[in-house]
Amino acid sequence: MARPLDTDTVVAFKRDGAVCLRGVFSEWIDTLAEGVERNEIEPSSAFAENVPTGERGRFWDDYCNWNRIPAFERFAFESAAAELAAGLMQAETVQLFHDHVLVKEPATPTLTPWHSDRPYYFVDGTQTISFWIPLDPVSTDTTLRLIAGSHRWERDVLPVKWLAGDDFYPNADDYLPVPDPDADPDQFEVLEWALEPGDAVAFDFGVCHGSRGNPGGARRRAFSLRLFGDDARYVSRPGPTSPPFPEHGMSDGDRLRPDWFPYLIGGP
Ligand SMILES: O=C(O)CCC(=O)C(=O)O
Repeated sequence: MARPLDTDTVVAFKRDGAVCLRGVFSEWIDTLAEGVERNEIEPSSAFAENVPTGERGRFWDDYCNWNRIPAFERFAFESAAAELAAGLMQAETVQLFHDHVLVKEPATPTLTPWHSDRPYYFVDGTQTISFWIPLDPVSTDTTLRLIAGSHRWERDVLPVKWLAGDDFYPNADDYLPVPDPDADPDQFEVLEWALEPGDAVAFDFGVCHGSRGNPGGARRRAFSLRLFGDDARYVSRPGPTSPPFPEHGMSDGDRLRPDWFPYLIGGP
């Protein structure tokens, strides 16, 4: 049973597209860490290494593993995530989109580029949420960074490949250029919280976010769970989505198929 959300948190999620939730997943950290360990030993075909050739460190990620890694499945179905998501999105129903593991090993200066997840995903709707859950303490130097209010910008940020940096959809002019908030601090409000294991950042799929590297001596393991609510519908994108979900068989405007994206709360 999740702690009730206060009104200020729900209002801030709608306004800023991101909020920090303290201690909401404390009892799940060991389970998630076990899942990450298994994920590393048994990677999926989506497993990726994100450190450019010749640079130091290791930054790996993998996604869509909940139906083969029981720790991730248990977290999705049994933790307070779905209930918190319903409260923050103000939704009656909550569907599971996917899980995502992102690990920066010690001495990894590679940053995560500023990006918004929305244009990579085939989901359209106002009720979307990711929980970014660090399994190790993170300082403001290693935490997730998010641009307040960017989910309400009139266009999405141009999606680019993390490693190569090139864009992969036609008509780059349909998107905003990738911002650089550090070069222009007066124009952007960056939200960045030091976090302990058990804390989480909840953010809208439309929020522009990224992170610095992990140059220190400790691992930075993060687990993200991505969910959506009542008004989410399938939308085709002008090129390959990430995750791709091949052969999904959905058309524009369809509800996301529940056999692949199960309801965690409510449903038909
Ligand atoms: O962990 C990171 O560095 C980035 C996380 C991220 O982009 C996400 O969870 O959507």
